This record gives sequence, structure tokens and C-alpha cells, in this order.
Amino acid sequence: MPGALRQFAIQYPPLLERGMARALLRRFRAAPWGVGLVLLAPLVIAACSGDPYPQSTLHPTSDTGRAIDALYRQIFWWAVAVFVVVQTALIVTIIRFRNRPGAAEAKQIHGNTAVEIAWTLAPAAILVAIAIPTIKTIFQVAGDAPSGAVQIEVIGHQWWWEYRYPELGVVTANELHLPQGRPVALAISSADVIHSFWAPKLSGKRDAMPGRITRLVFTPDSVGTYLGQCAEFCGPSHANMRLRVMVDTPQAFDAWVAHQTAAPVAVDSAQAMILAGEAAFKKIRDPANHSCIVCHTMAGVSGGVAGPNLSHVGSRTTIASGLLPNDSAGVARWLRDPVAEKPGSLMPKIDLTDDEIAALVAYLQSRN
Ligand code: HEC
Ligand SMILES: [Cu+2]
Repeated sequence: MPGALRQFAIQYPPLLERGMARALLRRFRAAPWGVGLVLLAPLVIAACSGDPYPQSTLHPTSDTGRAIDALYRQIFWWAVAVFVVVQTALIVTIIRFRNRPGAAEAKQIHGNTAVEIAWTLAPAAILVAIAIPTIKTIFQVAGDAPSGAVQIEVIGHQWWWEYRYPELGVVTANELHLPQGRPVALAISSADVIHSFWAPKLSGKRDAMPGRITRLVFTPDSVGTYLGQCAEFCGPSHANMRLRVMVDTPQAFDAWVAHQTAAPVAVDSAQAMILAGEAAFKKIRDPANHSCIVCHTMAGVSGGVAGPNLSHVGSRTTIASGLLPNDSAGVARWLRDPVAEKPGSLMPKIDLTDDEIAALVAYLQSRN
């Protein structure tokens, strides 16, 4: 062992010459404020929101998430052990065998069979120890959905998410509702390019590919709103392709399904604004493509599929995949110029008068 370490020290120039160490210390002493700020930054950033880590995989809230997290922690400790062993050997070598002024040339050696066998076998053994639980977890996570799982089709679009519950008759966008404590089976695909569905606290990431179905199966265990986003670069608004997963109590989930499948709310003919909004929504504009009804489904009114289903748009908390709040100001901004809000948006800018926008806002909010 000492032979190999000495050889290592000869090959690498002495890094820890006293002068160098002193210079480094001087640097740091000269900039205590800078160092302090760098250390403080994460704390300051963390203080900006209630949940400092809304997209952390380290706080899993489903069985799949916990299985992946347990595996991750196991591998982390292996990495810590390797780090400690390697760094200790490195530091000991650098200090003990450094070049001293006037020292004789060190003994020249070549190779050390025992050490080489050891550092080949040890990593191989560690890799096997990591591979066994990894493969076990892959099978666990990619297993078939248990019977009774809620079946959901997830379809990525540039730049929003469509969710269909074929057994429940629900079609919605961007905000996925799941029941707490029940297994859910996501069948993930894409309508255009490759996207990737990722709600970090709930489960792993899955590519959404056109013409192919990938799956995620998990059981959410905690009620709450979980953030996520597209994790595969998919064009100019990739970074704006966010998603929200609402895990509801079983009762709240059933109520949500009942609401989404209920007949469309009658248009309140006493409210001139809402009536005018419906007229603006149905209006055939030039070029023909720019009529809302061409691209959007609205229960009882239209069946377009290029954009999100708007039948119950009023019941969502955000629009345009989490970009804007679903309030009067947010919807008005979106209708005024979607492309300015969301670069590349496939909803074009439509020439709408201020009155039309106000009426459309009232109409869309009444569709809840
Ligand atoms: C050429 C097709 C097209 C036309 C025409 C169109 N839209 Fe859209 N719309 C889209 C697409 C695509 C999106 C999704 C954009 C995104 O989030 O990236 C969208 C998103 C929306 C949203 C946000 C929905 C949500 O849940 O995120 C609303 C509201 C909306 N459109 C209303 C309208 C209204 C009102 C009109 C008519 C004035 C209209 N759209 C015309 C394609 C269209
Ligand atoms: Cu995407």
C-alpha cells in the first residue's frame, strides 16, 4: 500500500505546498462578506415561499416515491463511504509523501498487484450491492396497476397537459385530480413532440412520446397540491409547461368527478355579460381558425380538440399550464395576447375588443 501511495504522490505535483495553502487562506480572509453571502443565499432563497422545496424528490408522498427515495438514500450512503475512503487516502498521500526541500528522489516503483485487485473487486462488489435493490425497485415501480386503480390518460401537448379519465368520463387540462389512498395508473403519451411528465413528490419521471404509451403507477398518500413540470425540452415554452396535481380526500375526489361530469351550467340569460361572452365564443371569425369553437371543446357548444377542454374551465385554479391565475385579470391577459404571455403559444393572438374580452372572461368563469 505505501508503495502505491508514494507512486501516486510522485505522479501528482505536491498540491499542498505551504505557500499555496497560505495564499488560499489569505483569499478567503479578504472576502469574508462574499463567503458569508454565498453561504446565506440558499437560506434567503428558501425563505421565499411557504414550502421551500415544492418540487423536491426528497419529500415523497406516494408508495412509488417512497420506494425510489429509499433506494436513493441507500445509494447515497454507499457514495459517502466511497468518498470518505478515497478522500482520506488522497489527503494522507498528499501530506505524507509531499516533496520536501532537499529530499532524495523517492523510490521508483511500478504497479502493485494486491492494490489493483482490491480496487477492482471492491467497486464491483459495491455495484452488485446497488444493482440488487435497484432492479427490485424498478420492478416494483413498473409493475402492473392493481385492479381498481383509477385509469388516467395523460397527453402532453405543446405546451399543456391533457388528462382523460375514460372510465369516469372526465376530460380536463393542466390540473390533475387524484384520490388519496387509491392506486392510480397513468397511461402517458403525446400529441406532438416528446415531453416528460414529472411531479417529483409523487413519482418518478416518464417520457410522453407520440404513438407510444408509457406508464406510471402509484398510490398518493397525502392530501395536497403538488407541483411538477415537463422534463423534456419540447420547444420555446417548455419551461412554461407546468402541471399541478391535486390529491383530494376520496370524498372530495368523488365530488370533483360528479361536478366535472355534470351537465353544463345553464347560461344565465339574466346576465348580459355571460350571454355576450357565449356569443363571442361562438362567433365565426376570419381567418376561420381564430374562432374559439374551432380549437376548444365546450360542453353543449363545441368540440374542438386543438386546445384544452373548457367545459369546466372555471373550476381550475390556474390557466395555460400554471402560467396565469384563473381570475378575471389572468384570463383577460391570456385572451389579449396568448403568444406574449407564453412564447410560441399555439393559441394565436385573436383580434378581440375590450368588451369582447370582458364578456369572454365572465362567460369562461361561469363555466365551472
Ligand atoms: C388555433 C386554436 C385556438 C383558438 C382559435 C383558440 N384557442 Fe384557446 N387555446 C388553444 C391552445 C393550444 C391552448 C393551450 C395553450 C397553452 O397553454 O400553451 C389554449 C388555451 C386557452 C385557455 C386556457 C385553458 C387552460 O385551462 O389552460 C383559454 C381560457 C382559452 N384558450 C380560451 C380561448 C378563447 C376564449 C378563444 C376564442 C377567443 C380561444 N381560446 C381560441 C388554442 C386555441
Ligand atoms: Cu413538454
